[in-house]
Amino acid sequence: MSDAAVVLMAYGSPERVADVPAYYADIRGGRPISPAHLDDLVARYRALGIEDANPLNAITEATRTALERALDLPVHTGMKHWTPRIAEAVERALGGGATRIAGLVLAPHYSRLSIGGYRKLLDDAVAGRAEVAFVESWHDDPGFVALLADRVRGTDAHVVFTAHSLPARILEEGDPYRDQLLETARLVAEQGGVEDWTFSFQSESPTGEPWLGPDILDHLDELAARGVERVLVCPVGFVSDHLEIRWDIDHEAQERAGELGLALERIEMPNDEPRFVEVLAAIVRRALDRVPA
Ligand code: FEC
Repeated sequence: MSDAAVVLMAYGSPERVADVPAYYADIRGGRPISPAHLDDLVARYRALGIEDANPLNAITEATRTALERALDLPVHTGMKHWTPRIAEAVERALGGGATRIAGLVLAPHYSRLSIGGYRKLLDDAVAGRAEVAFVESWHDDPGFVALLADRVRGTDAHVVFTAHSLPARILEEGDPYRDQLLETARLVAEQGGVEDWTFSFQSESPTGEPWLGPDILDHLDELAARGVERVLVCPVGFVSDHLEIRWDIDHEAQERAGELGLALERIEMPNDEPRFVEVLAAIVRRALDRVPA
């Protein structure tokens, strides 16, 4: 039995198309959903072939088992918007005898709207029953930066770093999200020896308020107008092959690039590759050092 355990958190993804309405309702948190937006979301999952099984959930599970091996500690996955829930992961950790829990989100950049939400779910579930070492952000982790830098080094394309957009009001609240994203992009470009790069947001939701921009689709228009011919997309705000990568980049952005006569490629996502798992393991070890046994 180990005194420490890890709760590895992610956004969550429906296991099958039939789960999409309940999943979307969870994301909306009780706010109304337009039938057209729901139909559109179902169509996107269906287009990716997620009928009865979801490869993203298999990637998260593979990452969990690899991290467990690397750390020799129990690792439990907890999802923000689907099962297994963060609270279930916490109960498993406590049931296994953990008195210290490292909380790590598979998203490197802090925003109150994103990581802040994971933290609240974790803290509420633990409710003082264990010490929590929560990782707020790992956007400038040297291993993570080096991994991405290796993927853009030597390209002759214009590199576009991307991340999930968020409502623009976060900037008035002094949220560090955009600054952390730009810092990752700068560090990766610097280490990868890339001089020709820009940053854009992606995956904005139709919530009726302004979101952070520029959106990648508009940005591709600008790049084409500027005479750019080849683009390499490096999504620094994500780490695996989920809907926002496989639809928003591989389908939507690819389609827009085609219309503009731009050649668009994207880097391979880290997913469960051993080098990335080592990066995660090192982050967890440092977090647990803050709450000694
Ligand atoms: O592959 C999958 O099944 C899941 C892909 C997925 C990831 C993801 C990551 C982030 N989101 C963030 C913020 C928001 C905000 C809203 C929002 C809405 C959606 C919808 C889907 C969705 N997100 Fe997402 N997000 C993923 C999927 N996201 C599906 C709902 C339909 C749609 O808009 O397309 C708006 C909520 C609202 O309506 O009020 C805000 C942020 C991240 C990156 C950090 C993280 O991974 O947690 C930030 C992956």
